[in-house]
Amino acid sequence: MKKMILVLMALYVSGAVASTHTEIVGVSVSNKSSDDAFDVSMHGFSVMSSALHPAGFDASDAFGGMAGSFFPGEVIFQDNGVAGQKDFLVIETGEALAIAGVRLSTYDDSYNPGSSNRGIGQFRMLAGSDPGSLVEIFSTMLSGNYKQSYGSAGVELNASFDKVIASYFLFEFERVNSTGPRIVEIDAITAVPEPSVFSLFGAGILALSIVCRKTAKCMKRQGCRTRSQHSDVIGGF
Ligand SMILES: [Ca+2]
Repeated sequence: MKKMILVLMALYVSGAVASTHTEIVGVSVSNKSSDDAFDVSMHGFSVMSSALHPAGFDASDAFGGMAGSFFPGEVIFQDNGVAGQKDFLVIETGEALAIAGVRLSTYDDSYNPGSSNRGIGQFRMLAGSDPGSLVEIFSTMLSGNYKQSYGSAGVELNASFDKVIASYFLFEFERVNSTGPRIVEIDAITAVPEPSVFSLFGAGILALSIVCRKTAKCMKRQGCRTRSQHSDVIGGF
């Protein structure tokens, strides 16, 4: 019985250990979608951003929107900055979301040979239930000039991590040169619901009933007369 409790505790604790995995692949067409949890159509959804390109972009276009008057469906941050400058998008989702990953779709100007304009050198996400106390969920580097690095000016970055429950998400983009990064879409990968505490209890009770059944059979077969004799027979479990 002690062994069983220790195993269950170990499984519970292992689920709480943070881990992050990111992958970047070149794609010929950047993704747009409206069927994920980071979507402008969600009740209570709002978005804030650092300064955008004045030509007419709308920050909601990074989350399924098509509201911009210039290249609708894309977001471009303001030019005339410096390499290493950090631009951001912050969303409030109305209700707390449980997510286990994000997908960033973007492209730089490397379809023009030699250009790294509109590229991102580092992508970070922070999250929390209060906009004043967000914590970093992951941070990952990208290589400038996507065409050279990933085989395509368009890239898709997939980040997966242990489940995060939050209603504020901040996405930070570090630019590679003076030009503003371009964002096509940020999608949420929704967390798969975990077994509830009651399900775990159910599994525990099932395991116990199996042990008890084995005990009864064993005592019948072995002619065990006491609990201590039974423990010796099945190894003291
Ligand atoms: Ca989307």
